[in-house]
Amino acid sequence: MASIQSPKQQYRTSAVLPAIIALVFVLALSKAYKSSAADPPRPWGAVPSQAQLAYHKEEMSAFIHFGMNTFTNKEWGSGKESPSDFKLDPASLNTDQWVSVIKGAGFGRVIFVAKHHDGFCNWFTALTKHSVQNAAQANQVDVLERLSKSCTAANLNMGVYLSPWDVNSPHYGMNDPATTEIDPWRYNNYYVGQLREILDPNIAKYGNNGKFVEVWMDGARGKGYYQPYFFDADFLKEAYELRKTDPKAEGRNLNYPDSFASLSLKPEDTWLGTIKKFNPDTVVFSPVGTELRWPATESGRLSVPVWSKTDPKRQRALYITNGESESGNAEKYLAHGDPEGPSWSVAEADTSILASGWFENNSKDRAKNKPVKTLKQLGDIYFDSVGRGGVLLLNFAPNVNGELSDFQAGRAKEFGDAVHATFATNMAVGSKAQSSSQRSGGKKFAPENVLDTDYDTYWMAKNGKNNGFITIDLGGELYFDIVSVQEYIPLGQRVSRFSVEVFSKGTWQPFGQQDLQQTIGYKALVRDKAVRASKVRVTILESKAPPAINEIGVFKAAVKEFEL
Ligand code: FUL
Repeated sequence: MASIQSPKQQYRTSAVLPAIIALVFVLALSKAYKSSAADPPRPWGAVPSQAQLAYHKEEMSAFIHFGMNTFTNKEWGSGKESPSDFKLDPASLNTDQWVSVIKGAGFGRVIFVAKHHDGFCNWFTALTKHSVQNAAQANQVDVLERLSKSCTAANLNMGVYLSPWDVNSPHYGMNDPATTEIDPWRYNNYYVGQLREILDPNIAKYGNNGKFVEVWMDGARGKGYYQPYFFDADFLKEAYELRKTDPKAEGRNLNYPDSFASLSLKPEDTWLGTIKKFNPDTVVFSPVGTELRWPATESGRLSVPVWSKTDPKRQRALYITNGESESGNAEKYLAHGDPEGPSWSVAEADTSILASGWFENNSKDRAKNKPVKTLKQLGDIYFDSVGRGGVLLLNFAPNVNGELSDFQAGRAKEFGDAVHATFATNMAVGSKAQSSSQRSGGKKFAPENVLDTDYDTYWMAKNGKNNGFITIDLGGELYFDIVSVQEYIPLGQRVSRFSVEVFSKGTWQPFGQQDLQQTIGYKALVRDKAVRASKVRVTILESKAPPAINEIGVFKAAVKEFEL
């Protein structure tokens, strides 16, 4: 039966040969014109994954620091606290308020500190007694579950911060480097177990609809604590080798078991393997070259240039040899990224809405809760994080009543409204645009594409041209103080120097601080004193490959605090 062909199948077979001949012909022809500019442009270097691109587009995410430290008025706990110190009234815990403040202000996800360095767990865990489950009976509440329910109801994405450094766990490394006995597996099994309890979708108790989009593995650890981290098998081997051969390597006093030289770990024994097993799309913040990196500052302000790429091997080696107390090369590498880096790496600029610290004080009286950053400070942070090609991660800190103070809620709204109002209308949309050159392919690569609000259309310079300009005729004078420029990063990050000018009072004038106009990446926001101008020119001075620009915007700051 199977060998008998139906007439339809015979027809198909007879049509196959001419089709193959035609294909060969087309291929030969296209080979002859191999360098033809009509080929679809190829990416240059590393490109973002779907999840990384989605995060760039989200632009802002929120942290929540809440836990034992909130009740003890500390930033770093000792791990010696008692669960009975956690005196939260479950009736006043208002995770709906956290979510409504955060979502209302335009943040795309909330990353909750499930466990800080003190080891106290904000969820009901079977793995330790040091958790909310062992607070006094009247205070027992699974905070992570409550927040997950609020996020699911409002459809706000969730991430989780699970501190690798854990000063409470008896399994964690050793405090005394002179001690040579250590079983590195115990803590790692504990940490993997915690990841499972939180991320396993079969439990589906935590996350937005049972899912987390991000895992945050902080790199901090106090001096004198030694514990190898099982990020993945390669990392461990590299750490073992480096620490054996480099006398300066952090943790050199640690007696790494020789078995590390030939470790063969299953992915599910490792932290990254466990995370990816439960959700391959989760992006990970870590010191070892995963999707998101710490840009070596907690100010929330990135310093130019910012390349959204790194070489994970180099990043890991710097971490192993320098630890978190990075200085010099390691710090620079994290801050600026690497134009030639083979992996996309989003610079996640974290800072707190509190004027200082990550945790709220322990006053029940809201009026006595901590002061917050000014709107002007938050504006500068936004322009120097999102506006320098990174994402902003802004921390909120609920108080001992389990609610955000009026200071935090109010400032978040002011800030969110100001961002929204400022960028609601791109005044350049629909204007005329001209370019110095254009890749052949007609409308597909035309300069007007930067003004059509479609993320996936872009202008591209002629093949072989690693520079060029776009001039936008605004069709009359407009009053503005912000120009935004976006590179089409699905084709890679290319531009290393650009310049913005405006045509005002009959001449071309520089706009914005020229020495800051280096990388563009996902987005560059250029600010200056407000001008009346009829044209804007964006010149790409240096680029690693022909520039691809998908959006240019002209805006007026909606509040004076966002003005220069
Ligand atoms: C740091 C921690 O030590 C701080 O307490 C805070 O959690 C911050 C986001 O990361 O490394």
